Amino acid sequence: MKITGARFVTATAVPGGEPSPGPPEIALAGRSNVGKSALLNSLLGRRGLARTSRTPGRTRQINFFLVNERLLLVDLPGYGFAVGPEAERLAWGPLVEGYLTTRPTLRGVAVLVDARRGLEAEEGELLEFLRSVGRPAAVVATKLDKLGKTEARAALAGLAAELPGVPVVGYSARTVEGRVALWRVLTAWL
Ligand SMILES: Nc1nc2c(ncn2[C@@H]2O[C@H](COP(=O)(O)OP(=O)(O)OP(=O)(O)O)[C@@H](O)[C@H]2O)c(=O)[nH]1
Ligand SMILES: [Mg+2]
Repeated sequence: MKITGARFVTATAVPGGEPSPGPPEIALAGRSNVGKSALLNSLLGRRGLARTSRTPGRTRQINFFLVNERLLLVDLPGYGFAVGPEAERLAWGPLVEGYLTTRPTLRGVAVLVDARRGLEAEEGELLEFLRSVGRPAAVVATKLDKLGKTEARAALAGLAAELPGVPVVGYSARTVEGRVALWRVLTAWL
């Protein structure tokens, strides 16, 4: 997709603080530090639009970005970084699960998975949750540049085998590998 405009619209840390439903939305979900914000910047070709960090837990709000005046890309806070998984789940739950469940304009969710780690319990639970609420999902294997060609191919084949019927795309925000393929999957939801 050719990006002619991309800007931050608003952020919310509380359920109900989302902007009024407008253009169709696509959300980026996944554990903290998996590369959601970096992927959003790289998809849009705008360095620094969404804040990235080495420190997990950088994004604590739901952030809305308007693309080409006709699509909202939504950067979600990551899960799995707090010391107490229980406390983390409680904080993440109402905000993100509420958004994923009720947002009327949400068309699909890209679930990011570190290509080196593959699917863990949380990713499985998130995908099952999305299925249960009827949201289309795709899996994006991030940081592909950290794997060699053979390992990368094996990682992607492994994910595809585990997830029949779910599109799987390999991605690197560093080399921008996967950008065209991922846009193709995302725009098919619009
Ligand atoms: N090598 C490499 N590093 C990446 C890639 N994507 C992200 N990173 C790095 O991984 C770290 C985390 O990236 P973020 O985009 O901030 O991760 P996030 O998922 O938004 O994290 P939270 O906001 O904490 O949920 C940063 O240091 C990024 O530079 C990638 O494709 N390749
Ligand atoms: Mg982030």
